[in-house]
Amino acid sequence: MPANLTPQYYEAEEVFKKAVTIEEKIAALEEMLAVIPKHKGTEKMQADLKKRLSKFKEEGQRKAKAAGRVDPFFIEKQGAGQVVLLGFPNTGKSALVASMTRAKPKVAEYPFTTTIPLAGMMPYQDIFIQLVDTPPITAEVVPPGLSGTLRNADMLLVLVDAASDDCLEQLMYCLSYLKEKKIIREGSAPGVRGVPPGRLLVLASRTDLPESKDNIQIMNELGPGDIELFPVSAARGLGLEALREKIFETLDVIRVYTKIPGREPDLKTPFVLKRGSTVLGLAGSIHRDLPRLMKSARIWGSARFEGQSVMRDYVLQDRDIVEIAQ
Ligand SMILES: Nc1nc2c(ncn2[C@@H]2O[C@H](COP(=O)(O)OP(=O)(O)OP(=O)(O)O)[C@@H](O)[C@H]2O)c(=O)[nH]1
Ligand SMILES: [Mg+2]
Repeated sequence: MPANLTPQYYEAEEVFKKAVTIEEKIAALEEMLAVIPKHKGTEKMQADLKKRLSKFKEEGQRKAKAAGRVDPFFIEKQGAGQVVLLGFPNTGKSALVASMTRAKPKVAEYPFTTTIPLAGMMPYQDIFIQLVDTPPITAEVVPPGLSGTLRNADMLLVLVDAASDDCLEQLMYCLSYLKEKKIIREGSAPGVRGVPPGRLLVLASRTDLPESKDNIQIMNELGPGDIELFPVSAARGLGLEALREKIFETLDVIRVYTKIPGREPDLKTPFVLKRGSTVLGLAGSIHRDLPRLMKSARIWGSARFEGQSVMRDYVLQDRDIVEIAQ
């Protein structure tokens, strides 16, 4: 069967041929895998791409280990989701992370203060969401390794300095960088990293400064129409509560509490699952063997009545309490 490869595929293949670093090669292979037409005629090619991808991933880890170094641009995920910041120098990325988490990134009035990513945990009600501060990008320089950090994220926050004359350039450049590097990616294939377009939020920062008002208007008029600007000021704490809420909503996760039959539910430590998860999915994240062993489940919260018995494909909602009997 003919493969009928598309121009996008050949383009991605060209990028792969020119790639120098392992991260670039991985990114290009991911792109090839994402755009390759998915039908019988390409099954072998898809399998081959997956094999090459995992070979490069392993090689990257092995090299880093052999060199005895930890990649500072790889931030291990923790909490209910990983949210990575992106922006030009001095847009207030570090100040925002400092004011929303207990991390202490350096905040200074000179540009390029942050040189490597730094993570902090942001409390949201009864869970924690990871925020990752990053070194800045400009039209001239992007820190090597940053694209990997961004591609791995569950959600991105682009910061533009609303008090700066070049806020519109900042906005346009960041968005085109994310698109060009394929960091933002519509519905991806398994094994391909990338952030879906709906998981991108643009923050207009430093809105306590008077010039921000006109600049926000300019960005709304001249920027891409489909982007909503979310105003914040880390210095004054403006918009931060709404931002926490927005981040939780955008991550599209639910919290589920579990209950052992005959006991009170554990309301302290929820399981965090993707929206749309079922009772079976919850069982799998409690224990590998539980999906096989579970006999019945009852729900308090979203079901018609409290303690209702439900099937294993029952779709859970945020704050449901689930009792699984085995
Ligand atoms: N007025 C005002 N100033 C702010 C705000 N947030 C940050 N700043 C100031 O802006 C400057 C830059 O802040 P940082 O948080 O270091 O900016 P950054 O984006 O991390 O900068 P780089 O690490 O260089 O990329 C500092 O002087 C901060 O005090 C804000 O909400 N309002
Ligand atoms: Mg910084």
